[in-house]
Amino acid sequence: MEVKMVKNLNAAPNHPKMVAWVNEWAELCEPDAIYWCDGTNTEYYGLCDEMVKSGLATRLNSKLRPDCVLFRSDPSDVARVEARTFIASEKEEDAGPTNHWIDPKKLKAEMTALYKGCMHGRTMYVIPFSMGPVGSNIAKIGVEITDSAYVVINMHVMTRVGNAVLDVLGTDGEFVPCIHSVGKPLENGATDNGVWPCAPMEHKYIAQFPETREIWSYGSGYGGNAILGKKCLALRIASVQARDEGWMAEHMLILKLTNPEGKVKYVTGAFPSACGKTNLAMLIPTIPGWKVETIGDDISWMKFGKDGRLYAINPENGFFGVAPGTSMKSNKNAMLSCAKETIFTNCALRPNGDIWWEGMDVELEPGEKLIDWKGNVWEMGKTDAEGKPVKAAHPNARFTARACNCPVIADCPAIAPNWEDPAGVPIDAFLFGGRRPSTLPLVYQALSWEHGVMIGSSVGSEVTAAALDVKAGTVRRDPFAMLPFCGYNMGDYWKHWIEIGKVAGAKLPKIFCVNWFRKTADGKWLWPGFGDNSRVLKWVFERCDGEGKAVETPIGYMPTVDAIDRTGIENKVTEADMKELLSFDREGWLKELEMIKEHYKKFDRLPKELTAQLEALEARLAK
Ligand code: GTP
Ligand code: SPV
Ligand code: MN
Repeated sequence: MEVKMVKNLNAAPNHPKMVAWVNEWAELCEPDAIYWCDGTNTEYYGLCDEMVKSGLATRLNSKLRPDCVLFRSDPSDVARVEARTFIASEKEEDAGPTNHWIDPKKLKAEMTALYKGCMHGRTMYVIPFSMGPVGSNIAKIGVEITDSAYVVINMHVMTRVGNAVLDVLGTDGEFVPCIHSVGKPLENGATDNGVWPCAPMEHKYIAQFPETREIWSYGSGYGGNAILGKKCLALRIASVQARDEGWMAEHMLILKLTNPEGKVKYVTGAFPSACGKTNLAMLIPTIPGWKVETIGDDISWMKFGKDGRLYAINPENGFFGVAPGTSMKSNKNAMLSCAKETIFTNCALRPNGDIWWEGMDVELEPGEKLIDWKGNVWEMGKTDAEGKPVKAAHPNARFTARACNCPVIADCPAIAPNWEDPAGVPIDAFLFGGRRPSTLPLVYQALSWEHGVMIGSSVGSEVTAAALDVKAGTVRRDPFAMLPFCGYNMGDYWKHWIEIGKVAGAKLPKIFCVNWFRKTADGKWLWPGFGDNSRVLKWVFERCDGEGKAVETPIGYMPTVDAIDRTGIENKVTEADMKELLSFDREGWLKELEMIKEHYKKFDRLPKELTAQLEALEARLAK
């Protein structure tokens, strides 16, 4: 079939290789038209209008949520699908024990058959984008082909799209090719009729080809499955590039921490999905005089500067944040960021044309009837046939908000003015952590870099019933919060962390482990978390300067009970609570040690340095 139309030709590049690549895919996918994206607001709002007209999107009340749209996805397409995510390296062992692997030739044959004619009745959009400030030497360029206008508008917010990207590429610059289709061809003039298009689970593929640095995605339109700059490029492919080129691509927030004297430190944190990165990145301190500003909330790319320090950029341009639980109380800056120009997905719709979700802390009118994320009428207290409560918003409902809308106002500093510095910001500390109701203290510091790498490699997090394939209450090991995002063998990735520690002249960040999720025997949070996490950040700040009181324990340096500033929360967190939060639990740690040993057994490429660290921990625990 012949491609009928090329739209917005002005935005097409003078880059013969890219044009040839696009034409090749157009020949296979057979779209009705090719559209070259230019990243302008005209394009963004034009696509929003089209999707509102076709019934796929709902425009929100322009007085309450100016320039916002709401999408309801298919109930089968609401989150990343780890079971359908593949690292298609030439050799299976290079994908390693934690990734799903398929032979790249076999996978390409299977997927090519699916791509054949898959864009019938649709437009093929071509999106040149930059991950990171355009032109930064840490940034990377990708081009995504997609048949989803929803993906285009999300890429507008989450990455930098536009002509400046093409200027950097010139006539032969390198880019990461990313292919995406929702996998639902429209034959004989059919339309989606307002229904979210996607393919059945067994046809969904999120494939990364690490050697050729390609991304092929098919069948899902949601989040990290489809917005390919994010997890596919900025983590899975970038982690491979980082290994080869001596830098780091990590699932980490980045924050700027300023003490009352105006001294600044930069901290990153790797916590598994839905374990508090966005919240920590946007934290409002409860200790007077301290300031936290956001650099990024999900991904950090770091390279060594000439001074031997690691400099980090946030490769993203927006926030794809978890909506439920976000409120003016828990995360004011996130709420303000999505006050306008935001894409909402799988949130509930109020009759006044505003959105709503569980934990938003906004009271509904008595008897108010909402439209839930499935498009059904919903009322507070609604239950299903079995009497179980029905949620108005999906637990993984998200907002896609522009970083530039994160406020910079006096009482509530949010995004740091230098968040887009192309040189990046020098990192002082790395935090690792997950949800651990017991054993792991509120905070402790690694004894050395290699000890810190062991801590990162054994990060565990308690799994909720909602998680895939894992029993609730069990601890799932999520090394460096990268389990679903590492593009190569996890053992080699740990080795890369060890190697980073050996770079000549490197001035490495200090490594800490934090746990906001300790519980009391009756299941309550022992630590208030959120804004009060600034008290832990203060100790981290002090430790980076060689200050801050600490005792050496077998697991690392732990703050003394009075080392964490409790001013103003002495009643909420008593000295007894503090003692429990900062106790070294030998019994618990002996069990933890056994669990780490079991975990390490899965890795045939376990670096010898980590074996040595584990033995050293065992010896310290036995003393
Ligand atoms: P992804 O976007 O999936 O990578 O998630 P994330 O790591 O950015 O997690 P997010 O900040 O969105 O938080 C997820 C959940 O953890 C929310 O329900 C928060 O309310 C909760 N949470 C975040 N910080 C804290 C904390 O300090 N204490 C407690 N108890 N809960 C927290
Ligand atoms: C995560 O799951 O860690 C996310 C959401 O940040 S997604 O972009 O869908 O991966
Ligand atoms: Mn994430």
